[in-house]
Amino acid sequence: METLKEKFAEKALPMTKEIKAMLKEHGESVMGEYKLSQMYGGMKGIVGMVTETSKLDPEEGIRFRGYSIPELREKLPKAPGGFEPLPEGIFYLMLIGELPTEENVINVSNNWARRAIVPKHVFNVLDALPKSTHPMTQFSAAILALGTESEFAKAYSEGINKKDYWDPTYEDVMNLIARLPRIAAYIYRRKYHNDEHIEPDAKLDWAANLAHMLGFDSDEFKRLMRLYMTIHSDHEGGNVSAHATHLVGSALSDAYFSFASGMNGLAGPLHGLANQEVIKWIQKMKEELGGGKPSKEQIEDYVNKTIKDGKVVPGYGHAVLRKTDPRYTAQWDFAKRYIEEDDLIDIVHMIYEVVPPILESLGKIKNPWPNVDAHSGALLVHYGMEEYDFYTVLFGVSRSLGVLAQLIWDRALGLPIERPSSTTTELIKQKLQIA
Ligand code: CMX
Repeated sequence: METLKEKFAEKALPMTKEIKAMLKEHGESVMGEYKLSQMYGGMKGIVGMVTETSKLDPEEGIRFRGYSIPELREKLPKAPGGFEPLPEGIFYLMLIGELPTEENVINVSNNWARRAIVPKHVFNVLDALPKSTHPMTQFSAAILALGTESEFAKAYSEGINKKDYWDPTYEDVMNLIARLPRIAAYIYRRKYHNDEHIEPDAKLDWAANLAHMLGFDSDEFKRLMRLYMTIHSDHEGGNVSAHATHLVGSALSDAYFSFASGMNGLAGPLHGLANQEVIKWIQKMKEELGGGKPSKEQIEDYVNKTIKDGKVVPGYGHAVLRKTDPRYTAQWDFAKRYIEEDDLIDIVHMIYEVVPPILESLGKIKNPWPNVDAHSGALLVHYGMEEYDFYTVLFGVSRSLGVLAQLIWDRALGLPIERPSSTTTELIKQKLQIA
């Protein structure tokens, strides 16, 4: 058994017993209560599931196994000469629960490089789609097409003991994560670069190889991809992509079905698609104002017009966070470190000054501050990636790290099928004795 898998088994399997004992002793403990407004309000604030990989604090932002983003940017191993963590490290941390050593990270990198070959039929599936197909539709279709390789589905049909479900799930997860950069790059090069594909370079780390296959070989873009892949990887369990992956996985659908579901959720404009919407919104604002850099007053007018037209200001607000997203701040730091001047990045920062007071003045928005998507597109445009429709695929490649690490945990802990109950408005009215 490979070292990482062995280490995971050592950590995770004894926890099953621990949790069983905890449930025996404390299973009837009341952990919270919920209100009618939460039932109609997307269940926000109801803690109804367990996710091991990360926890989101409304004020502080995300912590991965207890570590904040600034702490991880300092503590996780980096590529030689680089300042940004290698995403292999955050995967290790989420899966094992301990900070990795440099050697641990190199092992994960080599492991994924060994598993990275994408079967031909996946490219055939992509080639069969019209090039105009949205990259997220292509991404989801390719993930499902990869499902032919599922070790879990095979083992299940051969009658695997439920105690061992985590083992082929681990294999599926590692294979899937290893192959996603190639799939993402294939979609990008096919759609926007005339089908001129770039072969992987197995010597590069996972994120740098993604940059290379996309056609961006500068050191800076590779650094950006390492940061990007690290900070988008997880946001506890209740967000749409994580929850969809977990929910579908709870029916023992394999990692390919589960992750494709997560990606279908990420493709919504209130979730991951917001990263393309932000840049489209800024470009539209510039166009309407005749190009160039808008003034703060002009941005204010445009924000007010967006709201008046019944639309959301993309990149602002969050279902849990109540402060500026530290993922936004990490990208701002990156811009400060590497980018001297860029009009679009300046506009992103001007928007940051203008939008929160306007949203706050509406009196109904719980969080007027920017989220991760408010910044990411401007950095990509800076380095020449201007195909906005593709941005959510990059988010998706990164999101695999958290939601799939968790899927292995789901299997190891033997978490059951998820099946909350629902009710009807009629029954609620009866309960409240409303005529
Ligand atoms: N612009 C305008 N109105 C907004 C808004 C924004 N950025 N954010 C919230 N609102 C509105 C809501 O639409 C809602 O209006 P109604 O009561 O008229 O329906 C009201 O304010 C209250 O919403 P909320 O409780 O503060 O926010 P939710 O938890 O319902 O939604 C989110 C959270 C992220 C979907 C929302 O803030 C939004 O639509 N933001 C813009 C899209 C975006 O950036 N999404 C990316 C989130 C991060 C990610 O997942 O990638």
